[in-house]
Amino acid sequence: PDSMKDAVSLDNDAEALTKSMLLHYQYSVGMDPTTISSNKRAAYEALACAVGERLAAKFNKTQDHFKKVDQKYGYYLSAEFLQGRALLNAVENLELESSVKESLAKVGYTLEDMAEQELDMALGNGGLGRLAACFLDSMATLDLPMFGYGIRYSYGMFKQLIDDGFQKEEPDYWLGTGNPWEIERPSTKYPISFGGKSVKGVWTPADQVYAVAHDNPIPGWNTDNTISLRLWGARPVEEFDLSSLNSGKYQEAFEKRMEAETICAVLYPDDSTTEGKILRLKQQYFFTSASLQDIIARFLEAGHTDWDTLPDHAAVQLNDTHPTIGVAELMRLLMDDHGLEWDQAWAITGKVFAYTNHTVLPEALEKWGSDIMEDLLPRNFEIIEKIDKQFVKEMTALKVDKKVIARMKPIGEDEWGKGKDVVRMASLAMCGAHTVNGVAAVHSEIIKDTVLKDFYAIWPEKFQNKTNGVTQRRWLAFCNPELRDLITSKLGSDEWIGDLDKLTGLREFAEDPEFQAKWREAKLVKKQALAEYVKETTGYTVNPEALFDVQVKRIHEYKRQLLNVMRCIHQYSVLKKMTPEEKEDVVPRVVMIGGKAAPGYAMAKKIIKLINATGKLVNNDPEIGDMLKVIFLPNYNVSAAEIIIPGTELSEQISTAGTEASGTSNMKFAMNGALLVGTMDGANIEIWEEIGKENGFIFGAEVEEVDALIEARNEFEPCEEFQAVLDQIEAGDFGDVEFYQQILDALSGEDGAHYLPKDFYLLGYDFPSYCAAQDAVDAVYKDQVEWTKRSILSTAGMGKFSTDRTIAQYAEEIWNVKPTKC
Ligand code: DL6
Repeated sequence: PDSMKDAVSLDNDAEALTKSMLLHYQYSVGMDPTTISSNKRAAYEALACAVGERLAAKFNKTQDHFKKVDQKYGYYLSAEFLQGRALLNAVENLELESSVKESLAKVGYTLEDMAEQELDMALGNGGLGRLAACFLDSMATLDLPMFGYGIRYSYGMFKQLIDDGFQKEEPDYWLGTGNPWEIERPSTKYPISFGGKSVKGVWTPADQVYAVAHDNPIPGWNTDNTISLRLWGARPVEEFDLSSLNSGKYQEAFEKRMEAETICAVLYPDDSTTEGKILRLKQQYFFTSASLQDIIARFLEAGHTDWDTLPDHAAVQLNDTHPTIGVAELMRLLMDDHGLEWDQAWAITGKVFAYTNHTVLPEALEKWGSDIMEDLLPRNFEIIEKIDKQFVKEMTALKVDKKVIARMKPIGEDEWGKGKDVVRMASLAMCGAHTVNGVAAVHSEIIKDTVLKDFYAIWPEKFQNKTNGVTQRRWLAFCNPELRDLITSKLGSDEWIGDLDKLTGLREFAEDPEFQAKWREAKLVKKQALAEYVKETTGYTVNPEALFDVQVKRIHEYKRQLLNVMRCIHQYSVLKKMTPEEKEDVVPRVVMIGGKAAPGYAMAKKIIKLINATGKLVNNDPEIGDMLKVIFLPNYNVSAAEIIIPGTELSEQISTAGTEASGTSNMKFAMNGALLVGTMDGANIEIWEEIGKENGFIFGAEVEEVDALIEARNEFEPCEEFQAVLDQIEAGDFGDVEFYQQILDALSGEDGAHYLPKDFYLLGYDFPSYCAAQDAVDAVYKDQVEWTKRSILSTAGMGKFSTDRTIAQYAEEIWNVKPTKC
């Protein structure tokens, strides 16, 4: 190793880095060195290798250290990790920025040129997956011995194209150009079985694949600790069937390979068909089983022999219901592979797992048809049946009402199915986990009253709250260097990047005119960048002096992008009626909405079309000019967010109270100085506790009122303005009325016209207070001194919303995992 050290210098100076980059350009990427200045993609790959080997060195050191100290590990099992790009994050965490810039300048590139070459690692749908990515960043930064475990999907979140205002989906083959950041470990592989039969606990599977480890190093800030996001790829156990090949049956010969590859092909396959459901359950079992086998292998490799100590060496967090099959799988591994008896295995399992709930939407609590489970995982199903029986016995002994037991038990009748039995994954998690947590204070209370109410009644001690956070590294320091430098210069150090509570130091400067001027300058730079991005992606020109108002997140009825666009339509009518004098007084505003609709979610797709149609009408009306622009930002993803969020002044967090578990874009926006217009929902409530309610714009029904308002829906008359917007849609101002009928039915049709009760998300009720809140926004925006003060106070109050705080709480209060620095 010492002579190797001499051979390859992993120093951070520009000279060493340039050397690494040029060597990789020739020998890893395989290019003629004279072409580097004219081949951006190849140069990026060489740079990634040069940065990657520095990461690998720290990663090796960390893993070696973890093995030596043999402390308890924490494992985060998640079907989704929405990582985004790796380059800038690695460069910044390794403190390589100036060397990289210098090296690149020598070959005629900027760091941005290189960053743009990288495709987003979009292995997640939205909040839940991005949270997992932020968590990894904090786990590494806090020196926690941890692993993230997930699936190496070949195709990530689909690419969204907007064609004539409609969403079109395109596959995202992110691995098509290779992934220079991962380390494939062909020898770290585990067999994963499917199908066949289980007779008296002996499983004879029909199929088997291998799960092969791919490590994606995750660096920490201000530490050498570098952990792994270990993603499992599927390989066939036998490469191909030679006899079929020899007899010319090529398809048959490669069938097994294709079957294996299909498991990891796509993030969230459409599960509206039985085949889709089976594939998704296959994915969940595949990565969960591989991860648990890996955890056990690590335990044994460290020389441990007393199985009862497994919970002292491994804490496993189940990110939502997706990996909860793990409860049955750990039982299976302990009993069938390692010879433990049921009682001992059950006692161990119950101390290993904890479960996070991320949603109150009952349809998101997964249920698998018992038939599907039994066919695909017969041995696991047998175990679940026994857990079910054991649960019923325990509850009966506690004298729980029979009907209550029936709706709680892991196997039961599907309330939406026709008497079909299902396996309820949240129930399995509740039985097998020692702790369950919600993701914001209000959400953690709501689950006790709703989706997990029955469990709260019997196991109140299992319930905790862990309010979400975001990493301030990616979401402030790295994506907004202008604001970072300003904050650092004012606070006198960049310690806040590792200790976000330090931002409170900005409070005393909130009204300082000089600081305010610099704050506005920094914001303007980012607004200009966002304006350019809007031009590039939509063709619309927007005025960077206008108020930039943004709502970016998945499109969903409960998130109420529809409320936002309906107010835009209303505002358009107001502007059209104004006198020239009145127009003088208008605060010009650019409303930007971005997000993807699930391919099968028709209503969400119609909302996207309505936003685009509104934009078309408003943005091309010469009478309106800069007073209002309505923009749909296509293909919202992590990289886009890194441009959009720093340039935003007003963040829309307008879900119906009680529906958004937490939200995390609310945190990213506020960290970057955006003011928040929103409801008392999710983490908004806690954000206002920290920054002061007076600094935001709160509107709408509160959680306690919602049920009664929905109940009284048929007596409710919406205001004239709301009705006028519906009339405009019905009049065809935005195109084909028939196309929008579902929206009209949802808001004003009789019960039964839509799959939810009439105006279930209370748009009509909240509309007047939402419009009033927006008027208040305009009034404050006119007073830039007041606005800037609130903006500074927003950033200053965001200390609590660092994932460093969230993860420290998980580590201490759920996992009992302690930091150890390599
Ligand atoms: O906890 C992360 C994130 C929350 O911030 C959002 O409020 C919540 O909607 C989201 N939940 C999901 C649920 N998916 N499933 N199942 O993404 O989690």
